[in-house]
Amino acid sequence: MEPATTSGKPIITVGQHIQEAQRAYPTATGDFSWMLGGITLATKIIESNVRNAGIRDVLGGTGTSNVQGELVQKLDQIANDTIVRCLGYRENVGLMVSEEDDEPIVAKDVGEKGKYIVLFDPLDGSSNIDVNVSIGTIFSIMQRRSDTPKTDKPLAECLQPGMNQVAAGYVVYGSSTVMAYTTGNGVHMFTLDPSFGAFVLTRENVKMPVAGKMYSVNEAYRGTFPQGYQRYLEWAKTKDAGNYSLRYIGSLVADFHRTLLRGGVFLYPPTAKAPNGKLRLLYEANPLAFLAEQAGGAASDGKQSILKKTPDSLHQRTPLILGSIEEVERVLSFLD
Ligand code: AHM
Ligand code: MG
Repeated sequence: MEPATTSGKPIITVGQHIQEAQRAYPTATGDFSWMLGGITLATKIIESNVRNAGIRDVLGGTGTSNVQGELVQKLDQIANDTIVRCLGYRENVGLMVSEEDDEPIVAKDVGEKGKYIVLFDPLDGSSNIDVNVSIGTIFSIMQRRSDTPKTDKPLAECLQPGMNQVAAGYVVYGSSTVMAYTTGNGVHMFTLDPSFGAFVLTRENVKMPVAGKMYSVNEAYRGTFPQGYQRYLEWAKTKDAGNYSLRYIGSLVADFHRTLLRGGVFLYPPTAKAPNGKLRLLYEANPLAFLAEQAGGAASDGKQSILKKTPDSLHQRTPLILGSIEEVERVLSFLD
């Protein structure tokens, strides 16, 4: 494809795209695009750190663990601080929830302002940071609720089902840097042009293939998966199934990006080590489930749709089956 900037087609940045979409809503105030502007700024700063990781002293661990007992990498910390600094002062961001922080960060008190909650995994795929494999940032946006008892705030305000998301997206720092977002009106993709620092529209209204012969799972844990998942994985290797391939990067955001474009299914089932699955509902499964459904795909925890789950804790984990609608349904048909 010719570069967007030389093809003669209109050049549309992510900021322009969001503003354009908002024009369809006469009551829109524009504060939403202001907030998304904070996210794009943060991800450009993170991408600059990722691209220069070997040169700047940002590789390796910080020597500390996060609330989930995982070792924090220096780049995890930089990404987290960057997002908080870029969003914290935007008056419409009330609460921020990060994989790296125990509790929600209260940026603004309840009131007219600060009506949005931004939930994020600042740098997904930490184990790939030091070895030059694709990693990413995932975000989800909800509105603060007015119906929670005062004493429970702000935690209760964050524990909303994924179907309440008003926007979600990710940035994958891969062979190029790509942002995908949805506000419930399709999925749109932008590529960062590093020469002038803008995300330029490269794919509008992305549709996930309805099927795809690729499954993505850490098969090393297969012996500890529930029987149904094991039966599916056995079936996928049979003649009947016909030539499935296995692709597993170990960065959810990158595995999802491929699945969105090529089709297939991503699985992270319950395991002996992680009986409720490993991935987090609020800032990993929910935003990707929203994007998947907006692109015609599906997301389930094996029993119900991811977007219908009401969380009971901030860092709740969930099993995840995510991808092309027919492939997700096929996996579910093997489960008890
Ligand atoms: P992270 O957010 O700390 O990087 O952990 C989540 C990652 C996902 O990106 C990926 O799908 C999964 O963990 C890989 O886990 P495993 O190494 O168990 O296969
Ligand atoms: Mg993650």
